[in-house]
Amino acid sequence: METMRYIYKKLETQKLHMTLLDPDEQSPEQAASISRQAVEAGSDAIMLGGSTGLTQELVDATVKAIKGAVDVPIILFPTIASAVSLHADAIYFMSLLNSKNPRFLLGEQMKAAALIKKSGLEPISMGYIIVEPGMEAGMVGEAECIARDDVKSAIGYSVAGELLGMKLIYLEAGSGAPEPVPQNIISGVKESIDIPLIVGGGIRRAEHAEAAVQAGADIIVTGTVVEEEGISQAFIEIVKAIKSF
Ligand code: 1GP
Repeated sequence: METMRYIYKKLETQKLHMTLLDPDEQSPEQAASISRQAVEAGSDAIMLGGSTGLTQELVDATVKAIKGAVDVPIILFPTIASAVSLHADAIYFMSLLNSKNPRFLLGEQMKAAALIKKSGLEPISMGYIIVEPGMEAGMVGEAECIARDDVKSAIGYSVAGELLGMKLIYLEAGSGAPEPVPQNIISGVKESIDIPLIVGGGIRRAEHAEAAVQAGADIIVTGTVVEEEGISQAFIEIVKAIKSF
């Protein structure tokens, strides 16, 4: 099944969790083992991304190893155009809507677009919006981070993304953020758009995930909690909290 159809279908009955792995942080075999445990805990997809220095070979090897271990979609979450693995199921074809640098709005995308179109890799058009503190993603992406009380700008960018035809909106506080995206930003955006809303960054405990879903998140992404602890009790409880809605 196409990844976007899989996402829409699951969203009819439940909220989703996606596990973010950085191919640079473990061997492909370890990534496969973590993915297997994550899916056993209820995670709905594996996202691959993170570091800026990823090689094609490493991303390819990691995708192949994970593919051999799990049945859920593997989605590339690229920071640069050079690490696109054609063995994945889909790629977030994303634009960092609040970047000051056109490179992150359309510059990197134009370099990879023709190849992706030909490849058969499913592109999932996504509007990526970084909220304070933004962490490394905010700095590298030269984002004009949304202030934590600026619901209006978050809505403006999200609705703009929807009207430009994007299939998903992703509110990002930044990997390892001390606090996740505030609830009023999530609820303001959710009330204003008719496409699924992804929320990530700083979600380390079940109550964070619960607060985000309560506010309107459809899909929760966690990376750091796995990177630091593997598939721990905290991870299991995060997924459980999401699935209780
Ligand atoms: C980063 O939103 C993701 O792009 C995940 O963030 O690493 O804080 O879970 P964490």
